[in-house]
Amino acid sequence: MRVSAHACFSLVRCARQLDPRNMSPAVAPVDLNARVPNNVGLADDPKLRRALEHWQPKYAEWWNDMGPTEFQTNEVYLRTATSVDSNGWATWDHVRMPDYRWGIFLTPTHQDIIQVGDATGQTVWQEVPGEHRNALRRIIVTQGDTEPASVEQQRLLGKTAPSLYDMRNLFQVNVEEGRHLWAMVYLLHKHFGTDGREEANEMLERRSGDADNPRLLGAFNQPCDNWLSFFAFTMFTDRDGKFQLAALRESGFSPLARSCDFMLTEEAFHLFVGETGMERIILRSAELAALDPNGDVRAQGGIDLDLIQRTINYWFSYCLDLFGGEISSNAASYFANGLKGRFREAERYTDHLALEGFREIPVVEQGRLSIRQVAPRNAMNESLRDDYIADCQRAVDRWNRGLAKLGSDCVLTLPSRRFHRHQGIYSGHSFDPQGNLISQEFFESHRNGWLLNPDDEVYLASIMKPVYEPGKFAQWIRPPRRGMNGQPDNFDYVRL
Ligand code: BYC
Ligand code: FE
Ligand code: FE
Repeated sequence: MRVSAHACFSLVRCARQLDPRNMSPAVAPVDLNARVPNNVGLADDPKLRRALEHWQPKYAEWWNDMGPTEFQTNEVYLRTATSVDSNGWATWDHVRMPDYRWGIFLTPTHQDIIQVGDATGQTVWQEVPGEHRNALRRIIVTQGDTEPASVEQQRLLGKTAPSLYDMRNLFQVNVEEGRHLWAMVYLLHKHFGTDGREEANEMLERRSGDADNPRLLGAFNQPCDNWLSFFAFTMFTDRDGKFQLAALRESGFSPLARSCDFMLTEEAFHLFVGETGMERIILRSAELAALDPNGDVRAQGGIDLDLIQRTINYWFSYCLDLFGGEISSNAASYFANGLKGRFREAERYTDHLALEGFREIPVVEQGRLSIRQVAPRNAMNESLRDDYIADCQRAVDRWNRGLAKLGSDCVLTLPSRRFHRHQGIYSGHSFDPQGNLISQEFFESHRNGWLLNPDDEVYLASIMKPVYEPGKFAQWIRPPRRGMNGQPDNFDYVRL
């Protein structure tokens, strides 16, 4: 959608026209200078301000339509980033979500010299180099698209929150994903002209799971409508965010690198929600099994570890897809051109050219797995996937240590990277969770034992009943070790 130059009606009328319900605070027009905390000089940049003034009412309308249902007028105890320094990046207050101050921040200091690919040693770019314009736009749009997608996927979860603590965390994640969208939209408006404005609008038009206009990446079109999936999503999908943002913070395009660097501070909280949320359910499950005379977790209203394992298999495999093909010329050229690095490229690697040696990748040839040697630049997606898998495994090991401490002999695992894939060289083949090549028939006959199945969905829906009393938690999840920002157990995280 193109914003015509003469579309000069005021912000107030624009917002009204877009949404007749604008009496709700959700679509109140804002004075961008006052409302958008930033360190990008918005006050002195009329061109950028005009672009954002056109986009902001559409964002407000999108938030109203596709953001969290029902709780828009309730006050939520939220952390807002109001500046990049240590006392401003986490300002806590009870605010209504539509009044959240979505800001635009770049980490002020970052590397000056590119340390990726053929551009290694050059000064970082403050403007988009013409020859990399399309690739950078594509990367920024792909990154940006995931942010509103996740909010859409999670929009109904407030209605079944297992506690006010968890509900607050959900909404915190949602508003921060909204800010991540602002971060990418800023780059599009500031650096990509008319194309950028169109892309920014389209980001508010695609919808998660929509048959005609879906989100760009697979995992962001999967339903996430119960809290076990929410915790698995923030554990596994937001962790893809961590690794992609880390790869982009190595970018030679400095505004992108510095945007992603700041986003990583918020991402850490999303990962905390996912990892500890899963852990609280897993340990609760072991406690309930010990309590029941037959070891039957469901009889005690809990979530059995088999179901949790199927959830891990489901979300982890969709998230492996988010790293793209194992052998990718896109990834090779992003690296060669200094647009995207490896995880902690600057600190962990001394050879930033990656022209030597090869990476061994098992491929399916003539009905069996055999090893192919791949040039390291073409295996960049696989390299990032390795670091991602190791980070996931660290969390799973921690959960298993917790289970062992409770006397459970159950061990949770990550499935093989070949299992249940929809992108890359393993898609189109069937593998069991151990990574053995199997027939499609065998896969289908075991699918319900390996992946979330319709009965699981029914059971989960049956126990997802809201618990809105301060300090109380649903039966199937442990309380957290401590409150958020040092608050007491019975704190009113959300004022209902
Ligand atoms: N689904 O060369 P290939 C986050 C497409 S999450 C659908 O193998 P490439 C967050 C690909 O686009 C982080 N399509 O892959 C988390 C290409 O299409 P075209 C998001 C897929 O390009 C939680 C074709 O397949 N950030 O922040 O090397 C909550 C062949 O591509 C998928 C980024 O992704 C898929 N899963 O790598 C909120 C960073 N995978 O060109 C937020 C930016 C691949 O043939 N993105 N395709 O039409 C990238 O760097 C790369 O685009 C990818 C793919 C890593 C995603
Ligand atoms: Fe994000
Ligand atoms: Fe996130």
